[in-house]
Amino acid sequence: AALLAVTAGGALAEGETVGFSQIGSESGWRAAETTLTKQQAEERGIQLQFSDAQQKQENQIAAIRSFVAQGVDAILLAPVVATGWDSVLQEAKEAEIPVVLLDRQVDSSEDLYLTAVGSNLVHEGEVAGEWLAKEVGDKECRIVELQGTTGSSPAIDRKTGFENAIKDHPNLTIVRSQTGDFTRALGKEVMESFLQAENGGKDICALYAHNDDMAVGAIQAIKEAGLKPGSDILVVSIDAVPDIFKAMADGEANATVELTPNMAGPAFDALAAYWKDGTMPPKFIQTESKLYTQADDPAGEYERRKGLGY
Ligand code: GYE
Repeated sequence: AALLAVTAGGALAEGETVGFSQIGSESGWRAAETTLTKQQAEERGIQLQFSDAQQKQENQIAAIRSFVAQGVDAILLAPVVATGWDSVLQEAKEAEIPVVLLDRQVDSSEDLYLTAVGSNLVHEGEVAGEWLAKEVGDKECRIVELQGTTGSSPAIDRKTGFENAIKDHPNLTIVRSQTGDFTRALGKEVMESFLQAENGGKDICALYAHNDDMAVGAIQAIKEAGLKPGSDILVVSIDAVPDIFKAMADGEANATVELTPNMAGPAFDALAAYWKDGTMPPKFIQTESKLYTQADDPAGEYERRKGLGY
C-alpha cells in the first residue's frame, strides 16, 4: 500500500486503486463530500475511480460490478437507498475487495462490507426535534416535514429520530410530511404545496427538513408567500452547509445539525490499516453531530466553511 514502491522489476508502482460509487450531486453537502474524497485520495496517493450514479441504484450496481471486474483494491459506496445491495456486495466479497460504506447505511448483513463511516442518523433527527421542542415550549406547534430521498437510510432515520424527540410533547404535531428528495428545487416546490394547504402558511409553526438544501428551497417559498422564515415559521434542518449559515445570519433559518463531508478521511485510514496487515476496523466509524443555532456566529461559520470543500 505504499505510495510509490519499487517493484521487483524496478518499476515505480502507483498507489492503491479505489472505486467510488457516489450517489450524485443532489445537495451542497454531497458535492462537498465528492470534493473532499478526491482531495483525500490525492493526498494519500490513491488512484480514485469516480462514478456518479445520478441518483440511480442501478447505476451504482453497474459501477460496483465494473470496479470488481477491474480488480480495484477497495470500493467506497454511498448507497442511495438502504435495500437491494446483497448480490452485488456478495460479488465484491467473493472477489476479496473490501467495501466501505459512506454516509448512508444498507440493510445487508454486516459481513458484506468492511466498515461504514457515517453519523448516527437517528440521533441527528433527535437533536433537531429536541431543539424545536425546547424552542416552542408549551405553544401549539403544527410542523411540516420535508423528507429526504424515499428509501434512503437518512430519510428513514431522521424521521424516526425527530418523532422520538417530539413524542412526549403533545403540543407538537407533524401535520404534513412529504419527500423533497434532498434537493433545493423539490424542497421549494413541496413547501409551496404545504403553504397552500395550510392557510397560506399561517397555520404552520415550524419546518423540519431532512437536509439544509431542502430548507434553503423552502425558505424561498416561505418568503414568496409573504411570510418570514425563521420567525413566522421556524426552520430546523441537518448538514451545516455554508448557505444555511447565511440564512441563519439573516434570521431566516434557526438551527442545523452538523454532518461532516469528510467521510473519506476515516474510510481511507481504515483501508490503509486493512491493506497493511489485515487490521479489521470497527463495523461503524461514527462522525460527530453538533447543533448550531443563530447564537453560534452564523456569519463567521459561513465564511469559515466556504473554503472547506463546499
Ligand atoms: O444529509 C444530504 C444528502 O446521505 C447523510 O445525503 C447523507 C445525506 C445528506 O444529500 O444532504
